[in-house]
Amino acid sequence: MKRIVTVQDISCIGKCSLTVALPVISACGIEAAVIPTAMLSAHTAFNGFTFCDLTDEITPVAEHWKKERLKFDAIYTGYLGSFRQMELMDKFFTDFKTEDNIIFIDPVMGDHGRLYPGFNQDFADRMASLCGKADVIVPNLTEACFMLREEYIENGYTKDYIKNILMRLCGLGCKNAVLTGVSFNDSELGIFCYNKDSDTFSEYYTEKVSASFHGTGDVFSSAAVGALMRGLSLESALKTAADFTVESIKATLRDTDRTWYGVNFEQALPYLINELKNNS
Ligand code: PXL
Repeated sequence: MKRIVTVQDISCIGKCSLTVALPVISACGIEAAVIPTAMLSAHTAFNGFTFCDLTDEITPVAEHWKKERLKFDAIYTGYLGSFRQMELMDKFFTDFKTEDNIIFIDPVMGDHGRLYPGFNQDFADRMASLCGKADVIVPNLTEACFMLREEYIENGYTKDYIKNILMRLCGLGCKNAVLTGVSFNDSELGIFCYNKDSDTFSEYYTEKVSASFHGTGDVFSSAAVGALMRGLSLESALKTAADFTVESIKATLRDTDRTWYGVNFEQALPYLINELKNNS
């Protein structure tokens, strides 16, 4: 069985980061090892959340794993909360990258043209250099624009604007850049990818659901890296993850008791498992 290590916070309530990554990766039939970077009572869209920094645990955990000669088929980082955590991830990549495994970075920092609380331009600059080490990065347009210091356009951008951003992202050093949440009309939303080695683009769109929920990026990324580890090509893994995210949003909209803070991805897990059974 393949093994992913995922490094991100655990928000005890909120259905994001590790509370999404663990169940989604497990449902993919892949072992999930974790390094929790912080523990929050709830994600940062809640008022008054508590925060316990776990940065000091990262090095001892990594050192122990080195002694145990542990290997990972994928290293997947999500929400990182400080410069020091990014430095430590840089070191972790050096220690655990092999010829056969992949580094998958979701540079979680913001959405809709704005950074989440606690992040600034310097943070985005440092994240950009971390992304240079990755095999796959999956920023949304906001995160990409901050990392490239590029003008953010909310609506009405052209394909050339997106292609230029993707090529510049690969210019940071990563092999594949994937932009999420790309839309050229009112009815579709999707992903646009660029592979540096083959110099090729690909696009995939799903129906645009008129609602925006927290944690959908984590649902997408966890499913994408899980599907990749199940042996799907990057293109198929991204399609599967995008479809699973839409199923999660639809399940949320059907639920009259839904919470405001996350999506009902749990109810879409059977869909994901079935897709992987049929496609891998
Ligand atoms: O879903 C991304 C995410 C992860 N972790 C924390 C967050 C957020 C988004 O706001 O606050 C703590």
